This record gives sequence, structure tokens and C-alpha cells, in this order.
Amino acid sequence: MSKVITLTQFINNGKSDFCESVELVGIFNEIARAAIVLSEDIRKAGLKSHILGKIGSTNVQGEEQQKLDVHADNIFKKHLELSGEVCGIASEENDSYIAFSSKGAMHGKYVVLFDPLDGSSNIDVNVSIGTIFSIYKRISPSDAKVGLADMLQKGSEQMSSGYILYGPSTMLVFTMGSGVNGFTLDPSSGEFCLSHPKMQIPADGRFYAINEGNLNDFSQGLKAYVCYCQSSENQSGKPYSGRYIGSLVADFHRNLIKGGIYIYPGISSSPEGRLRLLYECNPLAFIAEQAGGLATNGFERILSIEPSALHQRVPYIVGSKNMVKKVMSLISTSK
Ligand code: AHM
Ligand code: MG
Repeated sequence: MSKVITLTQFINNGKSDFCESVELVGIFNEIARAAIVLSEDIRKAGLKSHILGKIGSTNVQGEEQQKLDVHADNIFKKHLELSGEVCGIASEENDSYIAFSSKGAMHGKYVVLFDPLDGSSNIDVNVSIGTIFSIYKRISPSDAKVGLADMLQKGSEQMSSGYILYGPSTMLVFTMGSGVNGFTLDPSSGEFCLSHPKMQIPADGRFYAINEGNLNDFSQGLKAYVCYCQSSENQSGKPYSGRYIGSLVADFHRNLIKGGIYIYPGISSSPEGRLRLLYECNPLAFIAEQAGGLATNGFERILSIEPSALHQRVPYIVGSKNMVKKVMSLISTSK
């Protein structure tokens, strides 16, 4: 039987490959702890009526908050501050960024940006949901208070990014800038164990994930790509399969393993699309690129976009390299 490698062993063994690894180990330990707590809560949510349902308030983007959204946000904030390496955070559920005030955290060298619970519409119906995170080195001096500029860094500056998928099993997938590795939570030991080493997204795939209910709003180029997916003229010689869960993490994870593309374009009710650059698009773009895939807004590499606001949204196309290239070529020739 092959030896199980735990998350802690993996990160400690790889120290020479991972920049600033001592501090990142501390952050990852707390992310893993937060994920285990949240995973347990999600598993029992159906039995605890006070955890499910709407909270009765909206977030800064006007979206109705679920109780679990806020619960997840609180768990991650608490654990990131406890790590002692993170001086501040920004998340989808908070109007502004938060500078940690505890003595142990305020001088930390890192900031973390995250979507505490992605796939909110699936929370109450027992369908896979996730957490997405991004770790940056702060640019302000460590004796100053963390500021907005620390949060508004380009995706190409990420030190690390990852996601936790709360599905039939709980998985943590991340990159530290030298490949992508996936860990599965072993509930009996409470340890994340390396289950998907050196993940690579196939260059071509047969799955496309897009909310086709918005088809009438799509650009000519995007409509042409959907027709291409549905035709036998594509590279596989038969129609691709449409798969749209409505949880970005779950759709992305399937495509990462099997090959595929996820698209959320601008639509009339949301001209910049629905997804947030800092909490969703950048972290998954970093993973996609590290696994051999691509991520774009249709015209520009996601990781090169200069952020202008915390909750900025961008059209998003991410997945297998050849599929992303194909949709970009149809978009550019149909302008
Ligand atoms: P959320 O973070 O509030 O859950 O929003 C992001 C989600 C993605 O996970 C998902 O792919 C998309 O929004 C679904 O949106 P829609 O219902 O418009 O297709
Ligand atoms: Mg989300």
C-alpha cells in the first residue's frame, strides 16, 4: 500500500520549492482547520434549521445573504487571524476589507481574499458548494495598517490560491505557483491527504458549463461558440455535453479533471457578468494556468487585469486551453 502524504507533510517537504513557506504553512494549517469545521457544519446543515435559509439581509452587492454564507465568512476570518501571518482580509460578504487588530495578526505579511461559500443558490438543496481563496504578500510596510492597495493587486501577484469543494467528499485543491495538487479530507483522521498530485487540465474537453437561460443576451461570438459545442463540427466530432451545476467551484473542478470550459459572460442584468475578479476569477485563473489551462475575460488574460474595486466583476472564461482559444477566436472574429 502506498504511503499517505498529509497536507502538513506535503507543505513541509516542499519548503525549498515554496517561497516564504514557513509563513504559508501557518496560513494553510488554519485554512485546513476552517475547512474541516465548515465541512462538518455543512454536512449537518439539513439537521440544524438555524444554519439553513436566508439571513434577511443583503451583502454590498445587493445579493441576499444565506446564514451559511455569513457563518462560513466568520469561520474563515477567525482562523486566518489566528494564523498570525495574515494582517487583513477581504471577502464577498463584507462591504469593505478588514484590517485585523489583534497583536498577533496586525503585522502579518499576507492578505487573504476569499469567497467563503460559493454556489449560494445550492446551499439549501444539498448540492456541492465551495470556498475560494487567494493569498498575496502585503505591499504596505508591516508596521503600518493594511490598506486597500494591499487588496487590489493583480492576480499575477498571487503567492498561492486554492479552493475547497464540499461535495461527496471534501477536497482542498491549491497552487503555490509550482503546479496544482489536490487533497481529500479523510474524515476518520481529520487530515487532508494527497489524492490528486500534479493536476493537469486536458488541453481539450467535452464539457461546457454556461447558464444557457441567458442565451438571448450572449454576443454573436458566444452564440457561435455554443452552436459549435452543440454541433458535430467540433474537434470531438460529436456534440459536447452541457454540464452546469451553478456552483463555480464544482463546475471548475470537473473541468480541471476531465477537461472542459466554464463561461459566465456579461448579460443585460449584469453587464460585467456575475463573478468577482478578486474572490473567484483570479484564484481559479491561477490554478487553471498552473494546470496548463487558460482564463480570460474574452480579450485579456484574467491575471493581468488591474483591479479597480474590491467587488469588481468581470466576464469569465476558464478551462481547457484549446477550448478557451476557440471561444476567443469566435468572439474576436464576430465583433
Ligand atoms: P455566489 O458566490 O453568490 O454563489 O455567486 C457565484 C455563482 C457561481 O458559483 C455560479 O457559477 C454562478 O454564480 C451561478 O449564477 P447563475 O445562477 O446566474 O447562473
Ligand atoms: Mg461565489
